[in-house]
Amino acid sequence: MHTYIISDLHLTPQQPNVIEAFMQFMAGEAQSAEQLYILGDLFEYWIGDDAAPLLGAEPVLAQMQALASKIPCFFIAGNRDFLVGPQFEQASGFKILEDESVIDLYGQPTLILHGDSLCIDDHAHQLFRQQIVTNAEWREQFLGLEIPARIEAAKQARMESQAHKSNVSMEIMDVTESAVLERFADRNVQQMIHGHTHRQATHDYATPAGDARRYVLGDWLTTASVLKADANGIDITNYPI
Ligand SMILES: [Mn+2]
Repeated sequence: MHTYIISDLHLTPQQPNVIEAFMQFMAGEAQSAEQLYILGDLFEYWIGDDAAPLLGAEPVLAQMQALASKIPCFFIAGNRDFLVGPQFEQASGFKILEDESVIDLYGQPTLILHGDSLCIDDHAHQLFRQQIVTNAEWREQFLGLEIPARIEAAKQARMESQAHKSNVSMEIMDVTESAVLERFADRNVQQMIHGHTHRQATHDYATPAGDARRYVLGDWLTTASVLKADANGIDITNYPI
């Protein structure tokens, strides 16, 4: 048995080929897994669960539901889709987990997260996280607006302008290594899996508690980055899109 973990698909109607690749993955390969985790930025942007039809997300949610009715599926929100909520959970069948959750991955305690909380040198992004992403008051106020007003407000919050940048040109700062080492220690784990930076890699660390490893998922732009974990270990494979 195995587990799949993916992130950073950035689904948008502007890139139907990526949506199609996700639909095929969910209807095919994913069915062989015992569980699936999506670690954020599944959607290019999300301005509230009630706006899903506007984004053309309903077929995607239905496909997610079809898999979630068979195997446990989990979702950690990214900095693009942090406004997912209870209606998203219900429509997709995915259970939303807190960012930075520790799971047992085949006997190995593993920290799973979107990854942007590790990019502490990106001060502009950390300010965005503090004032918007993790701000319950902002969230309540924003979601209380009518959808057209949300689109307008999103523009002002620079969400939309960020969302409309292409994945290729988008510069994302990398994680700060001291933040990574802190997490290994604070969360008492030797294994971490995240996305966000789109810099697919496996990084090894020597920590006071022993060897540790950080897996970084890639995006779904020209290839689909899929992490497969089983009792023998972890591999990240890229499938053509
Ligand atoms: Mn991200």
